[in-house]
Amino acid sequence: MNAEDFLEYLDNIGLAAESNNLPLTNHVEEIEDNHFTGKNILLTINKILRPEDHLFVDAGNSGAFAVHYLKPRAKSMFYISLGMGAMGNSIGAAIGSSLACKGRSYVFLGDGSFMIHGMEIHTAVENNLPITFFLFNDNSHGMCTLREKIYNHEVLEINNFKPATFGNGFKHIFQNLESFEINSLQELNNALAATAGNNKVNLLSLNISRDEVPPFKAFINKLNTK
Ligand SMILES: Cc1ncc(C[n+]2csc(CCOP(=O)(O)OP(=O)(O)O)c2C)c(N)n1
Ligand SMILES: [Mg+2]
Repeated sequence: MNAEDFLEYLDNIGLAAESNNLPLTNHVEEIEDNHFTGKNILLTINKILRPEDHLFVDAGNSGAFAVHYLKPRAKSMFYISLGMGAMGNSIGAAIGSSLACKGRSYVFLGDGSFMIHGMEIHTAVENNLPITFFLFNDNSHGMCTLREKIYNHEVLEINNFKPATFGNGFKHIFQNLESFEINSLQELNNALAATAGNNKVNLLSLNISRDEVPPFKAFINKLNTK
């Protein structure tokens, strides 16, 4: 689908940037503590979302956190691949959409997914696209490690990676991109303030624990029946 067809498609389903008068989502859950958790990260990000922004969610624990806790505004596009669910699909989807639409695109994806298609970020940089990548870096295929832990009661370590620092790395790769290493809610708030309205590609590496259980019903049910 080319950009014009895509815009027409968005218009037809009532999602074009300049159309529709749907009410905004008002309810934003309050953060109860200062812990750097998936939940608190999403609740923090909720505060900056605007109706003209678009949200792209990838596979894994980070995807589960995003689906559960994100509060998109009414006009936002909320994209998640529920077909194949191939890791990394959110990157190309956001880039394509951002070429056609107004507003900022936000991508929510894990480090494993970023490892697969991450260098597509080059296209975003070349086209000066206003995309923010929230890279949930638990140095792991977190969902797979947790699955082993919950169902097999042992972790073989095959899904855990050696540490990577994406924020520092991308600072040196592309000059026209803002990137950050983020280890606390305070650092996240600082980065969101620093990048607000900058019209650039932003990459925020959110360095989280791989032990936090995401809101996956199957995981939670299994843990509760132990
Ligand atoms: C191409 C592809 N291979 C394998 C999978 C199965 N899978 C789903 S989530 C996941 C791990 C994702 O790791 P990451 O992106 O780091 O997210 P995390 O669970 O750590 O938040 C895997 C291997 C998939 N969805 N797509
Ligand atoms: Mg991961």
